Amino acid sequence: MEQRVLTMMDDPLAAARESTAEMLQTRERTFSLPQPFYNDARLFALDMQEIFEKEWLFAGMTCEIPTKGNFMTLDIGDNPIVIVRGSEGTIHAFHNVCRHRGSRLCTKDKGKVAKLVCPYHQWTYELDGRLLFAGSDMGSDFNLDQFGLKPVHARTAGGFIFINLNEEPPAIDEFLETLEHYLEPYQMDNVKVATESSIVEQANWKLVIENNRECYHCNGAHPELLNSLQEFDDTDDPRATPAYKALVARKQADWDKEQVPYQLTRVGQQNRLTRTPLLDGIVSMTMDGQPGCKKLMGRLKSPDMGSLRILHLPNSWNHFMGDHAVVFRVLPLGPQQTMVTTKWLVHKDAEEGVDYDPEELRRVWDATNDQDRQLAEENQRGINSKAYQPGPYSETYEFGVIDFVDWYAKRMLENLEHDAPSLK
Ligand code: 3BY
Ligand code: FES
Ligand code: FE
Repeated sequence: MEQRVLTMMDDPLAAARESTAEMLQTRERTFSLPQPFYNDARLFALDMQEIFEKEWLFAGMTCEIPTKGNFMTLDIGDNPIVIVRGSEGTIHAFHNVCRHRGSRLCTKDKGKVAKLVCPYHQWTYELDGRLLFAGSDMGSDFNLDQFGLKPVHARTAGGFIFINLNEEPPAIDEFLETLEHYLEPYQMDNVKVATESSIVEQANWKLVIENNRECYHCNGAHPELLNSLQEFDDTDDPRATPAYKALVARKQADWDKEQVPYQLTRVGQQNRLTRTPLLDGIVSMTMDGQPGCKKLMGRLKSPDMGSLRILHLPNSWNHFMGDHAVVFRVLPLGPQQTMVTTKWLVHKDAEEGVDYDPEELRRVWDATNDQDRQLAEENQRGINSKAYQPGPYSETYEFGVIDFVDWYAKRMLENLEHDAPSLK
């Protein structure tokens, strides 16, 4: 039977849609959001339906599923997803849900298989999702072709895998081309994950992103990170000093010689790429600011590449340096719970214990992530109070947060109105 389209009458979230649209239409643009956006279960359900099930999401890196049969799994809210490398290197994504009685199909985070076999009654799928075998007698008119895995859109560029759970995803080509261009010097087919972490923060996913979009908190919170990071990343930042601008000009001349892109580029409101210098004399986000991996990435000749910062809303920020890269993925778990996964990438030929020590490599961002977790959790606790009311962002220090909330509010409204035109 065809799935019925929800109307306002039978949508259990109808009232929440209406009040959410109204709060977005009347919000103060440079103020934090009203409380329900950060702690309400219905609003969380709408965030999942209207943002996480409709936007392109960063899922993982192609190097994590290097050969045919390698797979990885992740959950987008209640939706288990499996991403698998098929024949000829193609990357497929599917709902990780068996077409027999709906069991989750792949139960491990990562692995390698010849076929996708359901643990419940062993229905067996090809790596491209076709059902090959349905064990017991399913009757003479049973047609395997009708029970393939449900596909999820997947696109790759510069070693990144993005997925989209919507039937008709928004355009992403321009961003992928831009990403490919910025990552060309890193030869992303030649990287591996040196080490990774997943932490769960007791905070709404938007608080995690808001925290990442400003460095207003860095001075008070991030001693390890500030051994390398500049507090602003844009020469048009109102705080940029003449000394910073001179450093940028000097580094850009070096980067021109290495033929690596550095210009600030935005693709829509949700993607931002820019290479900016670290502190003068510092080449990497390590405790001493020196390379954490002796073998440089890709075709790079100098470790002094600053940081190529890549933002992709709603769920990723990244730092690419000369010797290693750090990629971040944010996945909401509940109204006040978010998983942040961090992966440290190095050249695939770099040898652990010889070229890099994973414990050293991860020190700065392990510390920083934990500090940011505490900040986001305290932010959540205060917001849950009856005393909370939206407060003003600084247009100088927190323009990145304003940009994020603007993007979020716009997409949320557009997507809500698309589903229920009567909300306009
Ligand atoms: O470096 C980052 O990814 C962000 C940007 C500013 C503060 N924060 C740690
Ligand atoms: Fe998968 Fe039965 S639920 S084989
Ligand atoms: Fe921080």
